[in-house]
Amino acid sequence: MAEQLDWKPIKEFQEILFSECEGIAKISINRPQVHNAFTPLTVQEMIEAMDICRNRTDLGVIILTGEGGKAFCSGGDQSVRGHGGYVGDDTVPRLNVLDLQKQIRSIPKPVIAMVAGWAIGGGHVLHVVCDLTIAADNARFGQTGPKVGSFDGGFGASYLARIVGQKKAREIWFLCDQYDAQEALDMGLVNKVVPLDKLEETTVQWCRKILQKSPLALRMLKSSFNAELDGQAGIQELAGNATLLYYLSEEAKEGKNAFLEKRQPDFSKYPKFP
Ligand code: S0N
Repeated sequence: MAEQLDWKPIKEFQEILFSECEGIAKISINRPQVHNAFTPLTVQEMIEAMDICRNRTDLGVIILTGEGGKAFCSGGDQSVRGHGGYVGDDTVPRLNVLDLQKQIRSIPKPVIAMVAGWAIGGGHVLHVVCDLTIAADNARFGQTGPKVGSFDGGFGASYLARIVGQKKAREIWFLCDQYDAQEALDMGLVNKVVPLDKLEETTVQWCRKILQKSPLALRMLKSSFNAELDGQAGIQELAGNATLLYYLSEEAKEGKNAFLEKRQPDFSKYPKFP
């Protein structure tokens, strides 16, 4: 029998559900009537939820998913696509999903895409930028950009190519075909495929394994994987983590203490490692 998990709401939103259980946060797009297509508000709410996940020291891993079992996300909601972006109540056109992509990439905690059904267009890019993807056997993946008059030349192209290779990434974008879960597994686009009724259970098992690991080691690894690909921003992230670790050392504290005590710092006792 499937394990019953006690998800507790963290905050009420209009277009997403945001809950937690055992140090795991779950952000779920709640627009199943449009296969979880996102509006500027959906994205704004996901950004706020991610920010809460970043700042809550008791949350160690984040699941990104969609409600309903038929779709993870079908990309930007075409009914609110205007001139220059997607338009919300304030009538301003936005491409704010790009901010969310950067946030998923830089949050120093693993983010797992839990994909049932469609992961299409901008929804496909969202799973691509997650650290790991666990797919249900009903999952279907693909890009639609050139068919519907859009494209994502950022992570959606270059990082996808890093994952599946240049030829395959170009095929995915140029043909706009759809790929089933097994094909996605075969091309390294997802980490695991499970029956739909085991999707959440398996994802939570992976989260539990991750939560048993050293959070600082995970943080360093995530920023190390990113650094190679993300240029100056990637180096900044990795270097920021080096600073965090240095701040934890007695050597760094000696510098601060000496300043506050109005004396010269004495770094002589700290080893000059080979
Ligand atoms: C997913 C598909 C293949 C599923 O087909 P199926 O099972 O036949 O279902 P449908 O009957 O088509 O869908 C059910 C209902 O859901 C609505 N719907 C589905 N997807 C969307 C959508 N994306 N927007 C609005 N509505 C959607 C259907 O209309 C239907 O409603 P009813 O029942 O009322 O008719 C199929 O649905 C499909 O192909 N969907 C469209 C996929 C797509 O093209 N998505 C957009 C792709 N482009 C992007 O995501 C752009 C990303 C982007 O905007 C971007 C890019 C770069 C930089 C920034 C950005 C940015 O957004 O910020």
